[in-house]
Amino acid sequence: MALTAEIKREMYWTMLLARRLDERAWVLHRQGKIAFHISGIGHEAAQVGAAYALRRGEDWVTPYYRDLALMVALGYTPTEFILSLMGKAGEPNSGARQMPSHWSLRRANAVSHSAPVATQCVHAAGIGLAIKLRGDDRVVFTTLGEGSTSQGEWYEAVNWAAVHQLPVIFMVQNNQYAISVPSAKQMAVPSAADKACGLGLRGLSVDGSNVLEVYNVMSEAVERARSGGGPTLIEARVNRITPHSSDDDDRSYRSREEVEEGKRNDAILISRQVLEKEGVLNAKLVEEMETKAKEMVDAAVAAAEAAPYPDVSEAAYPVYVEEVRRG
Ligand SMILES: Cc1ncc(C[n+]2csc(CCOP(=O)(O)OP(=O)(O)O)c2C)c(N)n1
Ligand SMILES: [Mg+2]
Repeated sequence: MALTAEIKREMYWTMLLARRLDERAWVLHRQGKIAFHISGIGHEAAQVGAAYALRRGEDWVTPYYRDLALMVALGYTPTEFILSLMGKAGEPNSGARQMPSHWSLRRANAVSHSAPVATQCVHAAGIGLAIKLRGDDRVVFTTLGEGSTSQGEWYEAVNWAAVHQLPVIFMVQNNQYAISVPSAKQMAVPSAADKACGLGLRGLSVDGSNVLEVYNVMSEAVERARSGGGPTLIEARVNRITPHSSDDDDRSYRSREEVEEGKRNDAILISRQVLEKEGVLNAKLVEEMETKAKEMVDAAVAAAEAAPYPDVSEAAYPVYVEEVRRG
């Protein structure tokens, strides 16, 4: 599908809103208002470019913790995000049981992942098999980091999807680090996409800071999956310009020069340049978006701060039920 100017602007808006929400999460953490944050800063173009190639709300998504911008593109609201950070009632991931950023959104067919990295890929392969057995034309989109491609679960999931030609798109967001471990210590190939040839599926690498490039590559992969052509492995090269999480200090393993270099290739910056060059974005529009994003983030924080915690009587639900119905 050719993207209209309006949709391209909306893509930028989605990235920007996710960025401003993410930045506020760091502030809330430093204010002692939340316990933990794991950031998607620098990953937004990869996630939004991919989301817009999906039939959102119909296709299935098994995301990972950096996917705030993907979730916003799927309709996750700012208030839902801040509620989830604060563990307040009404947060959609797990009813305030899981760690923050373990996304789930029933209305968007986004399925929660487990804490062990790459297990969401196995879920995606399973959903892909169900789609094939049912014979509908949905696809599954799953994401992970490059470090997680060292996991056995990842190989099992990709292999299964390739053997059975399942409609799954695996997107590796390669930010060069798995916490403090550089990718050269995780894999002997320069790109996670190189792993595809040994598993029998198409693999390609894309500039994950360029939202339109990601959209194009992802659209092709979605088309292939939807028409029975099987899975694709996409590596989106991104820059993690924050520490791994709010509990990490990256100064112990990473030079400041490297971080500054990452900022020069930041997703918001690069995608803005691309869209300005296309004539669909300008400084005035961006300023309007900034004002609107700030208002929305402020309102979300106020709403979440005013919201109650879940009632204690719900603590065990849905792990335990009080009454077992028989017959
Ligand atoms: C099986 C497993 N091992 C270790 C961890 C701890 N852990 C959480 S995130 C992470 C780093 C993953 O790196 P990568 O896949 O590159 O994703 P990124 O965080 O860089 O986006 C690790 C090691 C875990 N959650 N699961
Ligand atoms: Mg990584």
